[in-house]
Amino acid sequence: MSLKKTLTIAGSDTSGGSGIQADLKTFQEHGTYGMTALTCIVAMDPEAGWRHNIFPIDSAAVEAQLKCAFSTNLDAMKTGMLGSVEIVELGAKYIDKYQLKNVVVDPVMICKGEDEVLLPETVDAVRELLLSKAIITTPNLFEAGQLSQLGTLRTIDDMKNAAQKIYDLGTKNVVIKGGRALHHDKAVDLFYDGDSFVLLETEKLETSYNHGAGCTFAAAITANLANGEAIFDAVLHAKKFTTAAIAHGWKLNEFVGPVMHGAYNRFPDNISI
Ligand code: PXL
Repeated sequence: MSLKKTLTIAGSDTSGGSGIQADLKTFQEHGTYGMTALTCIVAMDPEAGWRHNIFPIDSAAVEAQLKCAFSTNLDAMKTGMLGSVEIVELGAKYIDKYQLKNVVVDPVMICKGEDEVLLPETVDAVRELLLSKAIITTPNLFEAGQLSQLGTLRTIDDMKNAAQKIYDLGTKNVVIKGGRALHHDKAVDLFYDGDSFVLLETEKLETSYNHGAGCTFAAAITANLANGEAIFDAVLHAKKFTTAAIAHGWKLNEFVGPVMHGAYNRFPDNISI
């Protein structure tokens, strides 16, 4: 058996639901070997309503991690919270140098419960330097509105317009996560490969314990690609994995409820899409 090697370039979520913690747990659940290049540390302050405090990692330290991880002949990687334009540039440089094809770009711009775009200049850098290197990008509704520069998206037609604009930036595929913000009675994700639009629908789960769902979805796609799945199969399988994780989301404390990353393998509910 050959173990497939996966890398995440992302921030640390101390509370364990999203960020590199979600990625590593998800990589492990898919039987891949997970590696990390840490870009920043997010610590939530329980005395300030769980405010997210971000501690950046020096870009020389980020480059040293990339040099190490990329030397191992990676099968797939993802990006999450990147923290600075310099880090986006470093990520792009290493992807180019090693000609890595299985690159999943999760364009993390906000944390759940926070409404300010984190570091707006990195959004431009991701749009201009990273999307063209991605096999797929996985924005939520808000992020898709920012990347496409269409602003607030409300309907499935809005999602289609945004998907086309994001595709035109050079990514080979796009999946926009409709989530709860979408005016629709189902949980709808929209997949686009430049040819046709596919709607992936599941029942809306009435839970607020879904912290980390976005990172988990992108990490599951990454692991599925590393394991040799074709792009659409990787997305569909990741949606099932993430739906199970949300269905078994749980309360960590009074502030946050993370998804259960290991739910799909432990409670194989019959998830239909
Ligand atoms: O869910 C977005 C996210 C991504 N990465 C890190 C985070 C968060 C939100 O808390 O902390 C490191």
